[in-house]
Amino acid sequence: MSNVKNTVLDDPCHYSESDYSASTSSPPLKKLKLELERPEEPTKCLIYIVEKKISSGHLSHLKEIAKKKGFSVANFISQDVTHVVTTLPFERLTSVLSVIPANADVIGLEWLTSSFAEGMPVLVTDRYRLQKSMEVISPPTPVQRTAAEKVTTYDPISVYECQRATLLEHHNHILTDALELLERYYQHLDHKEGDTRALAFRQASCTLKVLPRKVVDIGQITHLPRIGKHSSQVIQDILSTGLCQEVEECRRSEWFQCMELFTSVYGCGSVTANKWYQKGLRSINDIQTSKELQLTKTQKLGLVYYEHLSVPVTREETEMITGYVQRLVDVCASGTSVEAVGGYRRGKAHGHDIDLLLTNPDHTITDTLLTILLSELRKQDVLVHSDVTSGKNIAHVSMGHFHTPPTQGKNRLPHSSDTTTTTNDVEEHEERKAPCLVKRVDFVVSPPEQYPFALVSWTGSKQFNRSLRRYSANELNMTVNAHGIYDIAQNKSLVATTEKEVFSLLKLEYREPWERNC
Ligand code: TTP
Ligand code: MG
Repeated sequence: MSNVKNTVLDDPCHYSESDYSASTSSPPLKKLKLELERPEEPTKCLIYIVEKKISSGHLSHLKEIAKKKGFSVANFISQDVTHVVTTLPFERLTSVLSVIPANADVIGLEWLTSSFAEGMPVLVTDRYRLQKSMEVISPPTPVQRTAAEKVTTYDPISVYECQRATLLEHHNHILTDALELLERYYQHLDHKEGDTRALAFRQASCTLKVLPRKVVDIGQITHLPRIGKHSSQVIQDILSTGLCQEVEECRRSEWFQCMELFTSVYGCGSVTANKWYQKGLRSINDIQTSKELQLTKTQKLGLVYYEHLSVPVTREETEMITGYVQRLVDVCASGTSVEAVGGYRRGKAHGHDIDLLLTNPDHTITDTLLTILLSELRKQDVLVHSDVTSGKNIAHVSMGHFHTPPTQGKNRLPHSSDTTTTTNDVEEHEERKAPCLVKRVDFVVSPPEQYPFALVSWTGSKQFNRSLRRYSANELNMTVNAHGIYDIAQNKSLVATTEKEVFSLLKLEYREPWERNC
């Protein structure tokens, strides 16, 4: 890095001035200041650019320039990252990144453009640094009130999330991000008490999501459902001081950061993540290079393809793979419909996987559809790994997609195999991973008469489904799941042909998929 000295104009690969006019038109004095601020020996620098709110074109452009200028850019977040570059406010980062490296500077895009202009990483000053509440650069400020926000209480709301419309965008992200961080913290503890607490934080967060305005005073919400004592304290702390000490301690805790990081590996749950942590492992590289770990086949592949699988799936990628699968079944299982469900159907911009729900009016086809589809995907050479669970109609799959048509030799991915992966198999993947895009896809096949129930269930959210079950049991004495609705008093299953009919059978106002984001 230290030998990269070219200015933008010296560099034949310079980026366009219009893109970065602020940094390229710096007056000489400012430039001199930057020179003085620059450390004598630039420290080792590993940059991670947060994708959210940066277009993919702009992102590739930034990465390309960085490469040409000799900057190291990480493809995934880890504790090795020294500079996290983002256009998001600091508070939003926790919901986007699995971990915020403890010693990293969190900085705006302007730092990157200044560094490009200088040809080397410039010193991180307050000008570039995002306000990082945990470091308390300046005293945290209580939530600001405008005249219109003066303490008004909210109208009562239902205790059941399925009776409310919950949108992705709402007015209380600072509070809900904090509560959902605690939810994840307690989920990682992985015992019954932890689960109960985690659920309580999620329920409180869901209540805040439906409020028509920003909460400015705890008195506004004490009458609302699911705001427990612990959540109330967290909200109160944030409203009065700008941050909650407990949340910040959890956020900073090395254990939590490792749990978030390790559970982002395909096939690794909280129990395994905790084992890795207890063994002293702290980074993905530690796991990848550890000689003593007994990894499952899924975890091995999860590590080989970590750079692919840890990048959230975009809507475009979901649409591309849905279209691809639809074209495939049009040929091998005519009349089959393929619908992208999960977070995609609820309107989320990114997801951790692609959930595809398939059905066919012909029962003889749905009975064998998954086997036919997996075999076809193998023939097409796009399947990296498959894991068929819960009987014969659900499969978790990783698909390899090529930017260019597969050719012979190294560019080809091996066929998936359900036999145990040997070290050689994994090494083979290691060699071949470069030219492809690998994403997790969950295929669910539903018989036609169950389809509307499967559609509701696989659209989610998980919390929406929980509340549907609780509401149906408490208020209607019915059970509901992806296969149907059962009326316990009448001892019979109910029939629906559309999603709207499912809501109607449950005596619920219909909620569009994007209103189910609780
Ligand atoms: P996920 O893919 O885990 O969830 P998601 O699609 O909502 O989130 P992401 O965008 O990150 O992928 O599961 C798909 C749906 O399956 C989910 O929306 C609801 C349902 N589901 C449950 O009902 N319970 C569960 O425990 C899980 C994991 C999913
Ligand atoms: Mg999903």
